[in-house]
Amino acid sequence: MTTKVALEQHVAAGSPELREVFGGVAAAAREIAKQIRLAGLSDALGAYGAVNVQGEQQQKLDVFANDVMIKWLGQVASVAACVSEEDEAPVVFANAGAKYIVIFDPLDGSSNIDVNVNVGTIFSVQELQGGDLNASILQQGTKQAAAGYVVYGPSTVMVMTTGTGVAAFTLDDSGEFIRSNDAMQMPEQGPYYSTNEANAASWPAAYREYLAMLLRGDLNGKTYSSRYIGSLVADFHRTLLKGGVFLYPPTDKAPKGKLRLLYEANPLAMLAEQANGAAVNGPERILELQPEQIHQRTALIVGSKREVEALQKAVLEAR
Ligand code: FDP
Repeated sequence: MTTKVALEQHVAAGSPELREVFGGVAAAAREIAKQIRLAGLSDALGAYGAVNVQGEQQQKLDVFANDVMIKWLGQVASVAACVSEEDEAPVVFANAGAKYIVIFDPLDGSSNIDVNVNVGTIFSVQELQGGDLNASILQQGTKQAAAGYVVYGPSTVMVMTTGTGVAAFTLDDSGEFIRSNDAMQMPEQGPYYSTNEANAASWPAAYREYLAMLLRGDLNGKTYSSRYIGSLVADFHRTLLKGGVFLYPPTDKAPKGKLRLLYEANPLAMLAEQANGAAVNGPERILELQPEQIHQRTALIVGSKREVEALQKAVLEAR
């Protein structure tokens, strides 16, 4: 029989402070998972009635998940501040000597909340640099101390990295995250592309040509099938396990891309690279982008190396 390894034990091999951070995220995820599981019975579904800093309608569960993340992380001595998709400015805690900032999207996939389809929490952990909060938040993704997400689906699963590979933990009935995969590897190439094809007419031409190439089977003789859930966490999770490519290119409506660099693209790019995959914004590696604003948007192409490298080459050649 294999020995059970809990999330906190797994992280303890790294640093005690990071273990505390993961303990805080796990406590929040447990509470969010429970609320989502019983949402239909507790008046937790539907719109909250306010608009967030992104100009998006907040759902009740967005607000709940945000409050829960801040509540738990504020109790972690090593967390100096949180940055959330739902809040315009960082939330700073009075934790003297704290080393980390946790940057997160508390509940990703808003359009799927009310229809019982997978949603998730995405997080990135940055180290505080000499007490300068703003500069510490706006660090390149290469500097992340850790990253991960929780997908609330048929199982609740946390996928995480502290920079030495990617592991997954499944929430058991007693409320513990138990390791269910200790070395996740993205296949070199996969069977799926994942994108909102309804936007294709407003993508730059290189993206349309790339998609046509996948459909024709011009990339290593393989033709692709399509999968799109519309929750980034869920689409990424499938791409990590099965391989292939997720694309959210620039569109006329979102010329800089729709997804957020700090709390969506950076953590997923770190996970992808740690699992032998890749992530770009088209021409450049996501993890090397220099953030300028907390809520900055980016195009995101993430997945297996072959597909992502082929897209990057197509975009660079089109310039
Ligand atoms: P949503 O707008 O539902 O919150 O982060 C935003 C996000 O979802 C991602 O989860 C998802 O990948 C993407 O946007 C879906 O956008 P489209 O509806 O434009 O396809």
